[in-house]
Amino acid sequence: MIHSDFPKEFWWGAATSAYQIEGAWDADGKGESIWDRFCHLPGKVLNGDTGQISCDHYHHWQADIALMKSLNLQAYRFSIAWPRILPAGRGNVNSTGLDFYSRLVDGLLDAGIQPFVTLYHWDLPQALQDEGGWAERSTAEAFAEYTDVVTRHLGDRVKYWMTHNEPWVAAFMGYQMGVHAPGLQDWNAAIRAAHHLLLSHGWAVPIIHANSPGAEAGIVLNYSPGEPASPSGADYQAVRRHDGYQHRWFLDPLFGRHYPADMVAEFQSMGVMPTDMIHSGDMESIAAHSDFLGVNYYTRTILRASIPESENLPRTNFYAPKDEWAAGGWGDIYPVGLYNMLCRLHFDYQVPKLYVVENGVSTDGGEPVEKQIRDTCRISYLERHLEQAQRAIQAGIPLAGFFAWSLMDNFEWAMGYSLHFGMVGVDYATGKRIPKDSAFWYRDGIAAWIHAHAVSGIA
Ligand code: IFM
Repeated sequence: MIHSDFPKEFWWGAATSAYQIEGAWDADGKGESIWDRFCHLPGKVLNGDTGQISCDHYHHWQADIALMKSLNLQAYRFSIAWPRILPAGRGNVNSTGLDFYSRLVDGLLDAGIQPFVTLYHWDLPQALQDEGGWAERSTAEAFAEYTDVVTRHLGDRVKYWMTHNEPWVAAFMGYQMGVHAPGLQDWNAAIRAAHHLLLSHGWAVPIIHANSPGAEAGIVLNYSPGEPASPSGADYQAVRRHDGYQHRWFLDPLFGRHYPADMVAEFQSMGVMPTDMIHSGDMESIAAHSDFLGVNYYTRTILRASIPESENLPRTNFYAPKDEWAAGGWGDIYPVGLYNMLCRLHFDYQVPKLYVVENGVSTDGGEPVEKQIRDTCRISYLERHLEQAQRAIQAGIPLAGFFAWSLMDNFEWAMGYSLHFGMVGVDYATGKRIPKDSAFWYRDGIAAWIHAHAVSGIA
């Protein structure tokens, strides 16, 4: 199996996030988050779904750890719900919330599973949003306080920390497109939000290093490499813009290159570039030395600028056939894009270490939750992406782990429960977990890797 071709020093895991699986939205002193609020805005989430109960992981965490152990997982990536820890975003600490994650971490370690913890996966305390949310610098300050509280409490046991998950999504889908919480459509606020997310990452890294000696800290970005639909200059230009907007706007400042000049010029020409957001020292803070970069990869993006009919240019890029598409508009399946992206990150930005912390495929919610869930498409998807990850390692890329998205079906944001990304199915009526064929395939692959490398521990 493909897993055995990976090196001995490698983390095999699966990932989730708090709002998507925990439920218990107001239990034990938890404060309201922007997603608790957003889900109740009419028309924002498909079928009016919410994460109020979801997989109810908050109450099933012990069984979920046993499930992970049975699947041979060596690592588990999860996120902490900020409003469980600081219900008002800052100030009063809710010790019951901290205890929940403390027990979870201990349970994972007892099971021989390494926790990889994300501090922010989009569930901002609503109290901070009421003050403007990420568009305000004070939210970055509150994030530093939250990071300090969490890492003081868990830093003795957690050795892998991720500050933010996909800040592009949090900033632009939340503040510019309005399709994620908080649901704004304001370019200026989105650019400010992106800056404050990056700044808070930069401030958090030294706090993590101080409170969690020897731990690794990094940020997770989403990548969807662009390709021109045709050889026209306009399509190449569209690719460049997509890359600037989605990737370079984050990568360049993180690696000490400031914001990309072409995008600054574009935002200025649109009249949306904030003039007062960058304070002295901000860019140095953002470029704080991180130990790794987290990679979330699902698909590529083919860019087609509007080209006059008269140009009649040949098309060079075609979408894959229908059965090569992920459900829910998630794009065509394009494994080599992962290889290309990993190489680019290492060679263009000299990233010292990389983890793929999300990779997976959506199927539509039509599949029945029954004894055997035959998700062959997911096995094929993961296998083909692992082949590319392995190629990257052979090319010298320092890739040190792979996390499938997701451990289990869960609340897929604006798409509610209509999409299934899990290797484990969930019967939402009963809470029952049903491992799919992909979960058994992943389990057996890890077992083969353990065997090949004589890794001690699980299995
Ligand atoms: O479910 C999300 C996750 O929260 C962030 N990355 C993409 C996944 C699939 O949409």
